[in-house]
Amino acid sequence: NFSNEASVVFVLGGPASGKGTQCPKIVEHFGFTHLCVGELLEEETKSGSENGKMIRNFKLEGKIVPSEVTVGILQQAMQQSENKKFIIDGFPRNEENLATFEKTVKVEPEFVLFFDCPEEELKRRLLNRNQGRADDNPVTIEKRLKVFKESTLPVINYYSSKGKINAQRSVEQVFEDIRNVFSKLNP
Ligand code: UP5
Repeated sequence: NFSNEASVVFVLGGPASGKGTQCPKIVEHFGFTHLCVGELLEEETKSGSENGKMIRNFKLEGKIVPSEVTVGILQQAMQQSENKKFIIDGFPRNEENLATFEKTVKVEPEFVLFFDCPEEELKRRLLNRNQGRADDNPVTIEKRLKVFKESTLPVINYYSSKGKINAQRSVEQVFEDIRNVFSKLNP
């Protein structure tokens, strides 16, 4: 039974807090499969489906895509994976995301890895990234930061602070903290 076998860690933090930078290191050292939900949604926009068009608009507005759509895509990716250990990056972004995941996938997360980073640093990184992301423009950036504070932080606060990391330091220092957290997990 999938729900009994799967092990899940949610990776959360503001936009540009370093989730996508650190997740490949967790994969390399601790054998998890990285599911970046923002990227899974991006792949759907390339399919040309009706959902794809809707997702593109939500992303441009910095809004959270409806939970049934996101959880459907996420569940499919989990079921298609040979591995049963997942780091789920950028999800759940609000209470409804979390409730839909619990109801549908029926897996309790081991813990939440939270990249704690001041807003000024997030803005600086977002404006410097320059990788051609449609949502990295000043207007959408403000919206993404607002949605993070209003909808995602309450979900993060709902969990214990076991996996809270100071994400304002160097990439190497941040990974040292992450390594400490994951080393304490049961194999
Ligand atoms: N950088 C990284 N670490 C650094 C460090 N320690 N010191 C200095 N610089 C550092 O990093 C961002 C930038 O900072 C890079 O230039 C990096 O070099 C530098 P990155 O690792 O890319 O940060 P990350 O947290 O992954 O940033 P990202 O912008 O991808 O986070 P978001 O949460 O905004 O993006 P996501 O793809 O998750 O979501 C995008 C949109 O999809 C959302 O706005 C929403 O519309 C939609 N979405 C949903 O609706 N539902 C979901 O469940 C998920 C997404």
